Amino acid sequence: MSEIQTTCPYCGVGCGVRATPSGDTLNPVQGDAAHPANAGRLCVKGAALHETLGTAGRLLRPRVRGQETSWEEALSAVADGLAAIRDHQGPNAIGLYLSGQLLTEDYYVANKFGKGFLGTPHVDTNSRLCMSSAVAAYKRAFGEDAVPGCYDDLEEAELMVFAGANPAWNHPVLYQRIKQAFATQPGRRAVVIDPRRTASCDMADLHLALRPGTDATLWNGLLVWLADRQMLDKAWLAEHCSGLEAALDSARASAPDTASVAAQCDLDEADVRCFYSWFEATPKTVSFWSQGLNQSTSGTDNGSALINCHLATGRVGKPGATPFSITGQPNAMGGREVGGLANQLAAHLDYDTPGALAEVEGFWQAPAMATEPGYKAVELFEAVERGEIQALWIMATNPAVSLPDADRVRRALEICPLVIVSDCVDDTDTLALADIVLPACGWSEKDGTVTNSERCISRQRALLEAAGESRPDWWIISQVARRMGFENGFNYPGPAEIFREHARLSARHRQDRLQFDIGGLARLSDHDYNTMEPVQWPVTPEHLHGRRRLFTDGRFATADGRARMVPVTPVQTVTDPEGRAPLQINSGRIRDQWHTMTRTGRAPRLLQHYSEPFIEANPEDLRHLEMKDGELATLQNNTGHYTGRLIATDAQRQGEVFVPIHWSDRITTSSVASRLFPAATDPVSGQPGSKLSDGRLTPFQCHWQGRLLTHTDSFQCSGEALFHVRVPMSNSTCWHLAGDQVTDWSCRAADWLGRTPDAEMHDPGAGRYRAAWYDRDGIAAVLLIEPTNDFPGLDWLDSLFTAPTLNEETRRQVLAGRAADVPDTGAIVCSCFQVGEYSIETAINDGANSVSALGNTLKCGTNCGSCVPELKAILEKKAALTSP
Ligand SMILES: Nc1nc2c(c(=O)[nH]1)N[C@H]1C(S)=C(S)[C@@H](COP(=O)(O)OP(=O)(O)OC[C@H]3O[C@@H](n4cnc5c(=O)[nH]c(N)nc54)[C@H](O)[C@@H]3O)O[C@H]1N2
Ligand SMILES: Nc1nc2c(c(=O)[nH]1)N[C@H]1C(S)=C(S)[C@@H](COP(=O)(O)OP(=O)(O)OC[C@H]3O[C@@H](n4cnc5c(=O)[nH]c(N)nc54)[C@H](O)[C@@H]3O)O[C@H]1N2
Ligand code: SF4
Ligand SMILES: [Mo]
Repeated sequence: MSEIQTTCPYCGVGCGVRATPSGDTLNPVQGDAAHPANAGRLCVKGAALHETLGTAGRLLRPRVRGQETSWEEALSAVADGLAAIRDHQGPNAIGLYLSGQLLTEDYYVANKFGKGFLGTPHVDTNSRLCMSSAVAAYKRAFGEDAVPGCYDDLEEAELMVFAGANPAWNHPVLYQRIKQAFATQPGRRAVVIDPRRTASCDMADLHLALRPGTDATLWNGLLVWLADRQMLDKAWLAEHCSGLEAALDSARASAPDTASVAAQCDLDEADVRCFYSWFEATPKTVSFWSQGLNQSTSGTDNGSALINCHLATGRVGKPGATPFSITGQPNAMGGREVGGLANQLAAHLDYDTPGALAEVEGFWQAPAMATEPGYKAVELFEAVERGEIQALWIMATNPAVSLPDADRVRRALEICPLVIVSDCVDDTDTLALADIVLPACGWSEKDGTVTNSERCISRQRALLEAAGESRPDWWIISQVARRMGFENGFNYPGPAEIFREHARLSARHRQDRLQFDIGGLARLSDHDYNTMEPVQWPVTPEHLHGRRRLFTDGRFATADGRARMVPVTPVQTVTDPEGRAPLQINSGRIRDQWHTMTRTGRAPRLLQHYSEPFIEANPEDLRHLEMKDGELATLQNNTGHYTGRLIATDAQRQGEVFVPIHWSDRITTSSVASRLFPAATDPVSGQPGSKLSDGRLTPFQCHWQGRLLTHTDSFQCSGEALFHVRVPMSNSTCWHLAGDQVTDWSCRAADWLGRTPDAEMHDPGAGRYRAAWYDRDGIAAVLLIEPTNDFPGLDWLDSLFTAPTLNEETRRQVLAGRAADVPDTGAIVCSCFQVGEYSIETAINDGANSVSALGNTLKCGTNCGSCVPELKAILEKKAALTSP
C-alpha cells in the first residue's frame, strides 16, 4: 500500500501525518513534511499513533440495554426512543452532547439534526469545558469568534507570553517550533504565567508563579502601566477600537499600580515591572493563552483583560503581534465553525444575528427549527438530573470523567431514561451508564476534515478497514434521522457532500462582516475533496488559498467595524470562604496521555513517563502534614475524593497541589480529578472553573504495596487490596496495588489468581512476599509485595512473558523480581527512545554534562524534544548534588 497523508487526532496543533497501511495495521507513522503545522515533526503521542490501533478494547457491535444487536435494531431503538420522548415531552426533553473530537462533517450533521430537525436547542459540546471562555472573549472584542493570527506569528514574535498554558507538554510541536525560532534569533524573550513551574518554563526568561485566579488583575495592571507610560497606540485606537476609557477605569480601580498588582497576585514587584516593561518595549508580542485562563469562573474576563492590552497597543492581526488562544482538541475549531455550542446556530451565525434564524431554517429546510439558545454543558446535565431532559445522546466525549462534580454527573446519567453513547472503545466510565451503545469508527478509519488552532482545515483520511461493525458518526446520525422521517435532510452519500453543504451555508451572501466563509470550497468535486490540501479559512472564490491573518485592515466583525475593549473587574476567587480546607487544588495534563486515556492508555510506552495517578505538592506542605514523597495520599472535599502518589516538588507553590485529569475508574480505584471540582461556571461562557478547588490531604492508610504482572488485562482484586492501577506493559499487564493487613499471603494470592502459586518466597519480618504462577513452562503471573513502594524496574519480568520456557536459574530470579545482570533503567524520561532516569544519571556521571551530550550518548531528547526540560532538570539536580 502507498503512503497516505492524514492529520493527527490529538491536540489542536493539527499536525500532518504520513501513514502506510500494512495488513490490518499501520507501519510506524511519520510527520508530514509538507504540512504547514508541523513540517515533518511529531510529538510522542503522534509518533505512537500506530501503537494505539487494533481491535483489542474496541467497541465492535451496537448494544441495546446490554445486549449486542444489529445496526438495524440499534438505530430503530434510538429513533423510536427519541421520537417517543419528543412526542410526549416535547423536543426540549432531548439533549445532544458533542465533542471537539468529532470531524467537522460529523459535527455539522449532529448540529443540523438536533437544532433543525429534532427541534431541540440543547445541543452543546465538551468544547464548553475547553475553549468557550476564549470564544466569548473573542466575540466581545472582535464581534466574531475568530483567531486573528497564525503559527508563523509565534515564530516571528519577539516576546512570547504563555498565559495559563503549558505547550511544552500540551502543544509540543508548536512549542518546538517556537523554541527553535527563538534559539536562532537571540534577543527574544519568553514569559510564562502559571502558578506552577512547568516544563514550558524551560524557555522562559521570566516565570510569574502567580496566585491562582489572579490573571485578570495582572493584565489590568499592564493596561494601566501602558497608559501611564503613554504607550497606547492612540491613532489605531481612534480609528479601530472603542471602549478604552471604561476598560481603563476598571483596570485602574482594581490594579492601580505595580505594588498593588504584586500584592494581589503574590508576585515580586520587580518581576511584575519586568514583564510590563518587556511588553511595553516589544511591539511584536504574542500572548498565547489556554486553560489556566479559560477554565475559570471568570474565564471570559481573563481573556478580555489580555485582549484589551493587545487592542490598546494595536497588536492584533499583525505579523508577530496578536492575542492567540490555542485550541485543545483536534477539531475544537471545526465545532465552533459548524455552530456546535448551544448558544450558536451554525456557520458563525448566532440566534440573535439578524435574519440568521430564517436563513438557516430555509437552507436546511428544517421542519422544527430551535429558536433560542439551549443549555450549556453543565446546565444540560443539571437538566438531566432534574428529569427535564429525558434523552441524552453523547458522542465522542467521556463526561463521567471530564465534567466537574463527576459523581453528580454519573447520578444524573443513572436516572436518565434514555442515554445513548457513541464511542469507539468498549469500556469507558460513561459507556457503563448508557442504555444504547453505538460503535463509531476511530482515527484511521474515517474520512473528513478538522480545523486546527490557526484556522487551517486539513483532511483526516481513512487508512484502514473499520473495526468490527463500527460506522462513521455522520452515518450513524443520518441513519437515525432518516428513521425519524427526515430522509431529505440526511441523504448523504459521503462526507464530501456534507462538507460542500457546510461550505455553502458559510458563504457570505449577506452584508455582515463575518470572517468565517469557506464558500470557495463549496464546489469541490469528490476528487478535489479527497486530494484537498491544508488551507486556512476564510476561503472565498476570490481567495482560494485562504488567509494567514485576519483583521489586518483594522476592520472587525462588529456592526460598526470597530473592535471593543471590555471593562474587567476581577473577582477575587475564594474557594473556601471559611478557610477550613488547607490546600488549593489545580488540575491539568501530562505529556504522554490524552484526556481519559481511552487511546493513549493502550500504548505501553506512553505509560512509562507517569504510570500512576499522582498529587504534586510542595515539600514544605508535606513536611507539615508529615507525609512523604512516594507515599499514597487522598485529597478530599465536599464533591469527592482522589487518591494518588505524592510527588514532592518545589515547582508547586505552598498551599497548592496539582492533579492530572487522565485516570478513570476503568483504570484505577478512585483517581478522577473532576470529582474534586464543583460545577461552578463562568457567567458569560458557562465554562467550568476546573483549575481551582480546595480540599484536605490525608495519608492513604495501607500496610503493603504490590505489583502483579499477569497475562490478562482483567483481574478482580478483592478483599484487602484498597487501591489498584492497571498499567499495560509491552507483554503483560501490571497492576499496582496497595492494601490492608494480610495475614495469610499464600491464601490471598491463591484467591486473587484462582489457583495456588507455583513458587513462593515469604519474608514476614521484612514484609516481603513473592509468588509466581507458571503456564506449562512459561510464566502466567508474578506477584511482588513490599511494605513500601520500593520495587525493582519491571521490564525484565515483563520480557519473560514472551519466553516459552524458563530455566531454573530464571525461575529463581523471578522471585527476586530482577535478573542480577540486567540493570534497572529507572522511570522513562525520553519516550521516543525509551531512555530511563538511571541511565541518564549514569551518563551524566560518565561526563555527559549537557542536553546535547546526553543526546549524543543516549539519543534522548533528539526526536520530539518534549523531554528536554526534564533532561535539564536532571542535569541541574546532579550538578547541585556534586557542587561543593
Ligand atoms: N499531552 C496532552 N496534550 C494535550 C491534551 C492532553 O490531554 N494531553 N489535551 C488537549 C486539550 S483538549 C487542551 S484544552 C489543551 C490544554 O492545554 P493547557 O491549557 O496548556 O493545559 P493544562 O495542563 O490543562 O493547563 C495549563 C496550565 O494552567 C495552569 N493554571 C492553573 N490555574 C491557573 C491560573 O489561575 N492562572 C494561570 N495563569 N495558570 C493556571 C496549570 O498549572 C497548567 O500548567 O491541551 C491539549 N493538548
Ligand atoms: N478537572 C478538569 N477537568 C477537565 C479539564 C481540566 O483541565 N481539568 N479539561 C477539560 C477539557 S479542556 C476537555 S477538552 C475535556 C476532555 O474530556 P473528554 O472529551 O471527556 O475526554 P476524552 O477522553 O477525549 O473523550 C473522548 C471520547 O471519545 C471517544 N472517541 C474518540 N474518537 C471518536 C470518534 O471519532 N467518534 C466517537 N463517537 N467517539 C470517539 C474516545 O474513545 C473517548 O471515550 O476535559 C475537560 N475536563
Ligand atoms: S503536537 Fe498535537 S497534533 Fe502534533 S503530533 Fe503531537 S498531539 Fe498530534
Ligand atoms: Mo480541551
